[in-house]
Amino acid sequence: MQKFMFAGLCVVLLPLLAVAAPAGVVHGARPAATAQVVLSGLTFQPDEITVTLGDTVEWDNQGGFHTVTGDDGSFSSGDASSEPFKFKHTFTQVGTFKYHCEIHETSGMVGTVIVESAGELYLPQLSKLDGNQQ
Ligand SMILES: [Cu+2]
Repeated sequence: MQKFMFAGLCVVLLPLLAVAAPAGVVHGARPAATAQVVLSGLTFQPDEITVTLGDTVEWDNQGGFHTVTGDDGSFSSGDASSEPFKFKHTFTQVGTFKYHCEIHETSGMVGTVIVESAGELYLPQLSKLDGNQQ
């Protein structure tokens, strides 16, 4: 019952949020996308990608002994594994995010994700929606 009411509340509130937002600030006009990076040999391919704020990057390790680790520690696939794995991270800040494989960084296994704003569109702060900062 509570879940049903919450869902109902969302249905009512989300359009209100869109309407209440100042001009040019519209959430949901552009669906978030997922970009793919494949770990191949000792490289990330592509080793530099540009995404839009709110997009997700999915790294696909098809079997090397690798990690996907943000240089600033903001994301990590965890301990190195030779098992195939997929690791996703959603980028909620604009900027340039360098990352590396902990095992092969010195062999040049590094990559960059450039996160650009969506122009006049932007995502509302997720923290305000999920109540983390109240
Ligand atoms: Cu590696």
